[in-house]
Amino acid sequence: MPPPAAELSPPLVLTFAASDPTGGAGIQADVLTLASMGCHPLSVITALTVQDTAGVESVLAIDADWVADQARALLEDVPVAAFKLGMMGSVEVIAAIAEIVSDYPDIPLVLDPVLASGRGDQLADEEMVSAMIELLLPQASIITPNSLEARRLALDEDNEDDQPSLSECARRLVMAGCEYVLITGTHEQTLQVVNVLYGPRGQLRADRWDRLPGSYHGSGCTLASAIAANLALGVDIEEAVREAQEFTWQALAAGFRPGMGQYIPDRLFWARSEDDPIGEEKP
Ligand code: PXL
Repeated sequence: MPPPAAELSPPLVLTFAASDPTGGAGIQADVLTLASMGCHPLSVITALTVQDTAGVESVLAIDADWVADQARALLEDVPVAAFKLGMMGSVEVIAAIAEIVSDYPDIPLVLDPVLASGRGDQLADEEMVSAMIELLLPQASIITPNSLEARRLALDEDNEDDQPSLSECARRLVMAGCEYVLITGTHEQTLQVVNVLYGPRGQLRADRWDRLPGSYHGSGCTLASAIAANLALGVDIEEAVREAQEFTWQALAAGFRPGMGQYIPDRLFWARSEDDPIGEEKP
């Protein structure tokens, strides 16, 4: 007799994110990463974007009720092993997602606080930043800001002289309620990229990576999804974070530039063979 369907199912990861038609970032990046890492992606679209590899032209947030309905339909049907949250598009959508995930406190939640694209397009306003801090940070197993996002999330707006170090930002974010904080160092003036994982008792690990040439679209989405995949597969947090960085670095190193703008990570780098590299004309 064939085993029941659930036994055949790979871990299911539910990503809430916005569509990026280029396939570089957003929900498309998440789906590629989760599938490449052996999970099955469930996807709830929070917003649509118009963009090419050079920049975001416009954003349309999906009605919050529609976001909630997409998620509830899935959650009532299938067992979710991890949540991953990316760009959410509006305060109403943030509130709807916060309410839904609060019904599942045992499911690991990876929050990628998308505030701007790598090219500087603003993807969240001040109201959304506050909603993320108040409603989602306390529910996050781990958040994965880059250093610019970490400063924006942690800065004390009432203190003009506030210039927190990255470890102080991490401390404040843990105080605000998330369990772990991974701050990525791509935007810092260091020879190598240094990504630091912090927990309730401060720094847990720092991983250093050779800085790759070029500008990549969707590296943060890839990293956060890879962490979610590892948590869904039962890997412990430190190893999940280390392996996810390795996966992301490999995907970036294998990246390609299909248009006039940024490089796109290749999340299927491991599936290419020497005889069939991308970029070569297919018959
Ligand atoms: O890389 C962050 C990001 C996330 N989600 C969507 C995006 C971007 C950056 O452009 O477009 C949909």
